[in-house]
Amino acid sequence: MRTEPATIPVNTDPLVIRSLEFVGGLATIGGWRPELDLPEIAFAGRSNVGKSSLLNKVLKRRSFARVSKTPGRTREINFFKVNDAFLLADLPGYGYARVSKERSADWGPLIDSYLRGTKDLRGVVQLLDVRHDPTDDDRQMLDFLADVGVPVMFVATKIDKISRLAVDKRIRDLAIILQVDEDHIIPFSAQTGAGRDDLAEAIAGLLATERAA
Ligand SMILES: Nc1nc2c(ncn2[C@@H]2O[C@H](COP(=O)(O)OP(=O)(O)OP(=O)(O)O)[C@@H](O)[C@H]2O)c(=O)[nH]1
Ligand SMILES: [Mg+2]
Repeated sequence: MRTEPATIPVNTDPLVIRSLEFVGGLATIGGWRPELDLPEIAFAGRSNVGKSSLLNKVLKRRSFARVSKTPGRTREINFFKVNDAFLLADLPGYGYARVSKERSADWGPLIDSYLRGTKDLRGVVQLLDVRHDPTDDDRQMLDFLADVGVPVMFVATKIDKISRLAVDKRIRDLAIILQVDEDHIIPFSAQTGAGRDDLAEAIAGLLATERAA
């Protein structure tokens, strides 16, 4: 009798989403936030860079995190609980001029206190539009992150907007500007889903690390 090699179905998704819950938003310093004792990953970037779209793609939901054509839509830190195992935090976008002065002045202290006060923060996924160099606001954000000492993973978003060759070049340029290895920048498109599994793997990797004291 001839035996066929056993075919074991493999799930190649590095981050299978079994359950998902929106647990609330943090709008002011010292305001309510979930106290769940779960590891947490935050998503940061300029307004309109595609944070909410990326989260939906990672979570494989069409419209879980709010996506808007109006930049500056996400004004709170929104927390999502995944698989009852970890939290993802969608940070408000920064650097959008038309958000009132008062609101944009809120941004720095809120993000700063969030980053310093989140004891189970395992990493920050910092988004940059693949087409643009980091702005002054991005640099301020990167300074916060360096100061807090949290691991950072970069994502270059909206790669569907330029050619594959141009993406490669931009990743090389961004790596030099950010002074990181190219493999620390994940090319991503919420439109095509490119990069989703690479990002999911990076998130799983961050979650698997213990936070440095
Ligand atoms: N072509 C393309 N468009 C994208 C991509 N990601 C996001 N967008 C579009 O960019 C706009 C902003 O996306 P959001 O996901 O709301 O951006 P955000 O960073 O959450 O914005 P704020 O909440 O204002 O900080 C929307 O019109 C999205 O459809 C992408 O990968 N490719
Ligand atoms: Mg958003």
